[in-house]
Amino acid sequence: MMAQFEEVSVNSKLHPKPEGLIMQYGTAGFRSNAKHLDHIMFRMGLLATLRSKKTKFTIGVMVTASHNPEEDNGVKLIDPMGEMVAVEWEIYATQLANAEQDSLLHELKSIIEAEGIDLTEPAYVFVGRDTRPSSASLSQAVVDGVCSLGGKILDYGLVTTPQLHYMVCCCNTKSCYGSATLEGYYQKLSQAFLQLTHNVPNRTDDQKRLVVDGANGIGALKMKELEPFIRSELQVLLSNDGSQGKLNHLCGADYVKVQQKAPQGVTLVEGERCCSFDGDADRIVYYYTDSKGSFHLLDGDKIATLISTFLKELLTQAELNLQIAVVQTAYANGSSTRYLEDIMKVVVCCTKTGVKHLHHAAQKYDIGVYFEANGHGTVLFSKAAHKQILELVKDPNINDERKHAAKLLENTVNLINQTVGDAISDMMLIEAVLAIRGMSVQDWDSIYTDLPNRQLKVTVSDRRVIDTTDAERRAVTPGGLQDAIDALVKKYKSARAFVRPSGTEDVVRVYAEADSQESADCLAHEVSLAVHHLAGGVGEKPKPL
Ligand code: G16
Repeated sequence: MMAQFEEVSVNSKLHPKPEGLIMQYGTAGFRSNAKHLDHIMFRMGLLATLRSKKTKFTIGVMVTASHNPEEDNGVKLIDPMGEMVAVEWEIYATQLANAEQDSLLHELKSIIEAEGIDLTEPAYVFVGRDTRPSSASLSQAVVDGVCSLGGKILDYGLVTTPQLHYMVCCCNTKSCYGSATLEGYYQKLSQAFLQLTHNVPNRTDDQKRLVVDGANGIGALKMKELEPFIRSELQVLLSNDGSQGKLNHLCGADYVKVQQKAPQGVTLVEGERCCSFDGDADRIVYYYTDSKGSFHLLDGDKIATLISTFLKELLTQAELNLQIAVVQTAYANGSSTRYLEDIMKVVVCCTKTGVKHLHHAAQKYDIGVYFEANGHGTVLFSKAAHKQILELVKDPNINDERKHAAKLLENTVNLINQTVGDAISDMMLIEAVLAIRGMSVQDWDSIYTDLPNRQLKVTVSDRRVIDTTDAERRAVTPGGLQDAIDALVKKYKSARAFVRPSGTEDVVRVYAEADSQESADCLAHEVSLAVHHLAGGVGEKPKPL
């Protein structure tokens, strides 16, 4: 034991913490400019090892800053079933990250004591990384941390974030969820996809074609690996494949969602389906252009609606009495919520931003469909729901229609990466649903019409001055800000607006929607001015759009 602490002490000096640097485990782990992160990575290696010793399961550590610019990096910890690390351990992560060099051992020992960790237990940690130039050395720092505490490493190298979540879950379920290899991942998902699509009659080559923007990141690399498995049913035209452009620069899911325009490198052809991944391929959005050249975005809300409608129909056909709920955040377009509640009659609930919050809410239902508007989401099937579906598939006494629906449900379960939002798995599911239901991207888009909306960012000196409540829909501090927002919202029809501090970038996010784009833009701008004025804005006042 003493020898391990000695090793941590010696090795931590090779990954020194810049004095005074304070960081917080945010919406999805630590994020910042890569040059500030070496000590964080080493320490997250230590923490993952402790988490593994405590849970007696393999833990994952993913080195990525997802949608952030290429110069940034970050780290996300993955719990045994492939979910985000437990919130109580986020607090330890922050404590460990911020301990000055000479108090690191003290901080480590206090976590060991608080959690009653037996250091003689073995520990296993899976590590993965995205394609950022800084990721290789930062993931080596994670490895150093794990090894310092005597943990064993399996380094998957370049993988998408959801692939690493999948591997962790496969390993800890003793391969019940699948085999913990990339080959196993592609096999499982592609077989389910082919089962779902290969009997769909009369699909033309046009219908099988999909333009994929890989954001110049890991998603593009992994699409190339997947493509041979699904070629017969999906023709992927890959752009922003990383051969030239910069990661996330003028491309990727976040750019397309926020800018509401096509990424660089993708030329829109009328009616052609296109989609964009983000930098670590855990988000996806779709889009197309119509005959008038107008751009149409199909975001996480539209994806949730498509998938939940499909599942609800299958449940009716299969005569299975399972409850579906859709989990959203404050960013969900008001039209989507109204459609889901009033027309689809499904339960809708709203949580704070961050997949961990949506994931936990979705676990409460037989089938929980969760998507953030930014395209991050998946579907969770409870154990009981899964069992009912499998039993129905095997039931010899049911008619063909029920059997067919049960089979489709079984393959849908297999196609979905239930551990976390996964752009590759979501893409195949969306493609399968569109094919089975004979829908074009326009048909999908016309399920409901989005309220025009706008997202902006405001830089303030300390974004923590903004505190929110009611699933981030209302600001509690600074005083007067919510009253100002309420007064502004009243000026516009069908309007709504909120502000919240980002957990991944040093900005305050502003969201507004209204009955016209002009009104949504004006409202977003006016709310930005209120934030700038009341929450310590830095630099010039936000300009009108
Ligand atoms: C992460 C989280 C998402 C969240 C997004 C933006 O995404 O996983 O749940 O919506 O950050 O968060 P914020 O508004 O707090 O900056 P990603 O894809 O960047 O990992």
